[in-house]
Amino acid sequence: MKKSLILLSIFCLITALVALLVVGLGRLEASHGVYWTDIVTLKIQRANLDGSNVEDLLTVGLGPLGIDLDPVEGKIYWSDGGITDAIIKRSNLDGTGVQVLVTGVPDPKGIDLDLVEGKIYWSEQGTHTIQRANLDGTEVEEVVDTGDGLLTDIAVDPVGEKVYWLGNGEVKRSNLDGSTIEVLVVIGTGGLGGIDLDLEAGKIYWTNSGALPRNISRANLDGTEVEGIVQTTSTFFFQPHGIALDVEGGKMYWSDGGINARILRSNLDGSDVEDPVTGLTRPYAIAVLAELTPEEEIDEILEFFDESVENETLEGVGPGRSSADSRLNALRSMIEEAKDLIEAGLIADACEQLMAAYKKTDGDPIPPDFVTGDAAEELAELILHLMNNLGC
Ligand SMILES: [Ca+2]
Repeated sequence: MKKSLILLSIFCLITALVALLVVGLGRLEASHGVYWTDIVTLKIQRANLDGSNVEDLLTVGLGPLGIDLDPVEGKIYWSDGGITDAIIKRSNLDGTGVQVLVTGVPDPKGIDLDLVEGKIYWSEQGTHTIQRANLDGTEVEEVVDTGDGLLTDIAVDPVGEKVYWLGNGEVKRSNLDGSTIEVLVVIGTGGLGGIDLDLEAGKIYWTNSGALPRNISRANLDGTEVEGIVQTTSTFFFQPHGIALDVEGGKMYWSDGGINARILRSNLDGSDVEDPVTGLTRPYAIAVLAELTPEEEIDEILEFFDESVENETLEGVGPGRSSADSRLNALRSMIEEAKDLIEAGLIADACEQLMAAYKKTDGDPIPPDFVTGDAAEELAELILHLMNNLGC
């Protein structure tokens, strides 16, 4: 009797500890993961990258078709609705704060964000065009008249100033002013495919859910060196729709809307296929957020700073004890100031502040560092990574 009570107490204690751990981790893992739309259940859902913690974020209108994410502002953008009066919307990454951005969009399909110029791009099957607007939905303008009756997903290359799309069973691109439409790859029969770009390696990835054998393929940005990387001969067991690349993590994610509806992922060359999320209805467009958001990242930096001061791997440098301490505190204040600027959306100012903080811990004597110790170099690297994430 006594023994079972002790066992029960131990069990309760372990349960409480596990719950605490899950809550603690949940704070940082809340936003990064894989996000997708389902065109039958009319939901937007997400899961962690390993497939755990599948959540319903939103229930939407007549079929959410395109989805993309803004990790800087922490937003989901999607196209939602019917043939004549569809809309482009956004919400926070947890599904709260839904805003209507653009109305009266004829049959929208893919959505892609250009966070360099601050634009939403979408394809309209109804008008055969690709359109864009500011992230707040203002200044709607036509980018290209594709002339494609079957126009599906799009992907923007803001650096090369091109837009890529799947139209009438072909992979095509044009300049962002709509000029010079090029047919890059002929797939065959059109399907409800998705497209994404790996701009580091200079590759286009697309899914072919129309012509048999259905597959996922890639090619160079100019359409050369086409290779099928995930193949099947089955007619209906495999229906790849959306595709999203995590280039840094070396993974691609795609939705399979076939009988065994699920989210899959593999390495970028198609090896090591896994299905982290199964038992879905008809997943369609997909987006992946592999990095921490800048807000999460700067919280991590402050946490790292405090831990390093606590365990004495980071300390101030100065002519005397009090001067060293005040420099240590000054550097922390600079990082906190950058956090406030990020939260206020003042990214250019945040970049300037982070660069100033970086120079106080970079090991270069000019200007003099405010900190020293084993953690100083890692602190500098964390600040640089965040600047990269912000697009500084
Ligand atoms: Ca320095």
